[in-house]
Amino acid sequence: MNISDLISKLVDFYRRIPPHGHIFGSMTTIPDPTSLYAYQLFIRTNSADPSTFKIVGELEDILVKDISETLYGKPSTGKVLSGGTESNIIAIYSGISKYKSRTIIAPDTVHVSVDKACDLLNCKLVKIPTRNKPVEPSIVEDYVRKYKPSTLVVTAGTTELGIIDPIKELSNIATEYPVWLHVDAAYGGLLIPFLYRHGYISEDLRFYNGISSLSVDFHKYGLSPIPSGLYIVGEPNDLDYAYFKSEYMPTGKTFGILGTRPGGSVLAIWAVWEKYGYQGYEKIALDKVELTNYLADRLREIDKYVVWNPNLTIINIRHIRLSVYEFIETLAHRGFYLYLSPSINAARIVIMPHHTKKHVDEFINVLEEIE
Ligand code: 0PR
Repeated sequence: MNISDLISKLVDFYRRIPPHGHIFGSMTTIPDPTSLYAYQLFIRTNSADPSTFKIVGELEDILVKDISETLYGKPSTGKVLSGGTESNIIAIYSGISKYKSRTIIAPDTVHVSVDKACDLLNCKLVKIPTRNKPVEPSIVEDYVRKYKPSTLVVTAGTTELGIIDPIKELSNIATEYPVWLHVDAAYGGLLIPFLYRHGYISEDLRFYNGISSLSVDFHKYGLSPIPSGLYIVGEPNDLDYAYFKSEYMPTGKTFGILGTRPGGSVLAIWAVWEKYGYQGYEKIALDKVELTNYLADRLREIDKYVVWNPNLTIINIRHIRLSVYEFIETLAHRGFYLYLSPSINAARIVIMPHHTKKHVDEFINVLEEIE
């Protein structure tokens, strides 16, 4: 195929993707152009080889330390991984290696990647029923005593409802037992610290003693291209559990699941963090939570929807007449996209950084029209 035909084909394929302003259910967003530039410039680097691509490894260390200190109050060590799923797998694997038990405990609100991790690692996953509330710390302690798990996974901003588990109390419990506490802040990690400090929520997210690892995705609220996740550990030695021997590599080992890790992601996160920093992400978090609250208020004015109270930037709704599937399908026919929240049989709306009031108003007009 000649190059101009090829490009017009690509453009043709691209036109079949919905505009992001109409995607209200996915946690994807439009990457920041500077971040994209950084990603492209370093596209041929492998961050699994910090010997050949020394600057990539150096920046990875610097950015993890700086971000964890600024956002979570503790300068820590970590890696740039592909996102929340890989971080959950690595945390669980590390917990098993350190504490030698294949039982994992998690509230039933954890992301499906925890089930995936347990399937892959041949673990028994014991879920604590929560009725979609933050998990009760005393119940967690009972489960820890009873099941003696190696790993406890909790969430700061759950996928369906944006719930924050009581991280501080859970971390206190973790200091008392031989257990790896992993905090999955893939979605909430770039919202919670700001919203807490401005009084929107009562639960903060800090790297408390007792937390072994914490993950946050920069391809969600961080405006970095996919894949860009941070995996942070409280004790530098705790990274050792997820290094694998690889004799032909200059360092003799590689971290995590991938053999070739995109160095572009490290530079992309470095670039957005330099560009936005604390204040830039604070502004995004506050603007988007205000936009979420505006949308929730407008939705409550429309009789035909049951509207759940928003948490962080997530709202769930149900049409009073249509089934959730019919509702999501009807919206898709009109070019708007929501996801399912299976645990409450509702449709999930997530306001992401690219959404503006104009997108929200357009969306409300469509919702008003659906009979
Ligand atoms: N932990 C939590 C709390 C999450 O919400 C997610 C992703 C993950 C872990 C996994 O992260 P990665 O996808 O980076 O591995 N939650 C998104 C969601 O379920 C994933 C997603 C994103 C799904 C975009 C669909 C989509 O179009 O919405």
